Amino acid sequence: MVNNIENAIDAIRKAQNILVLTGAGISTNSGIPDFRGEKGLYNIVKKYGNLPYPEAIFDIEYFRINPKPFFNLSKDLFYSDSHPSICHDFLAWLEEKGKIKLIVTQNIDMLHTIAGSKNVLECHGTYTTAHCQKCGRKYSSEEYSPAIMENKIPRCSCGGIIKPDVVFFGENLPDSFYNLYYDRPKFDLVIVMGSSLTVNPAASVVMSFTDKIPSMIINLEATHYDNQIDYVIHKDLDEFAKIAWKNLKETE
Ligand code: CNA
Repeated sequence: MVNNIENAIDAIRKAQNILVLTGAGISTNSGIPDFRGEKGLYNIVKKYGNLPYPEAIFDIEYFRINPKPFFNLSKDLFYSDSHPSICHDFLAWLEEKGKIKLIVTQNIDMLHTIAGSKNVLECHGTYTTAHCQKCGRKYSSEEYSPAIMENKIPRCSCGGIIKPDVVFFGENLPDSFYNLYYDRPKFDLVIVMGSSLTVNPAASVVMSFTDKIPSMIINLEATHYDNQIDYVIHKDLDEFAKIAWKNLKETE
């Protein structure tokens, strides 16, 4: 295992087909709290409703009984005025340079796309679209989000609840995510950024790559997969991005 930042940057310099997995940690510098970090949502989630356990806020069974906490949280987090972090911008630049082939993000904040990344697989879904839970009608964010901003539950003309297309615990990930298995030979480096690697299958699928291709993680805290990863950097992502970006530009 290599902990040296220069060696990690060198691996990025040499790679041509990078797969990146991002988690909530890439967006904390954009003002969106993560789940399990020190100031994570799981410690403050009670303010959104009387939840039986923190994960219930993203649990489909609980949502069917009480959707209000989810919409309260959505208003605060995802319709706030957040901007991409330096690290989001850095990844968009690496893609523009032809190095990053795909970003798989567990995030639902749309910040990779806003930063300009094109090849983004939002494996936990998105707020961009939504569907009525009763009749299945599709809605755009512009159509359903005003209700959220007015502290209301968005409702379809049929009376059903409109649920944003984010993947809850208990729901399936998109097929395109599972197709990654077949894409594995395309990549020559897998980088994890800002994820505790505790949510499956996102973590386990991407980690299954580590015995085939070089791997790297940049995360504030240690994860239980660190001993399986070649380059392990425990550092703030924007700090890492600033150093790596400067270094890579100098040797372009
Ligand atoms: P997580 O379990 O909360 O882990 C985040 C990790 O990031 C922690 O290990 C932190 O140590 C680390 N971290 C936090 N800030 C930084 C930083 N500035 N630099 C480096 N590392 C940092 O989140 P995961 O993404 O692993 O869990 C997956 C869940 C979280 C997914 O289902 C997401 O949808 C969900 N989530 C998404 C968002 C978002 O869209 N921004 C926010 C909160 C939760």
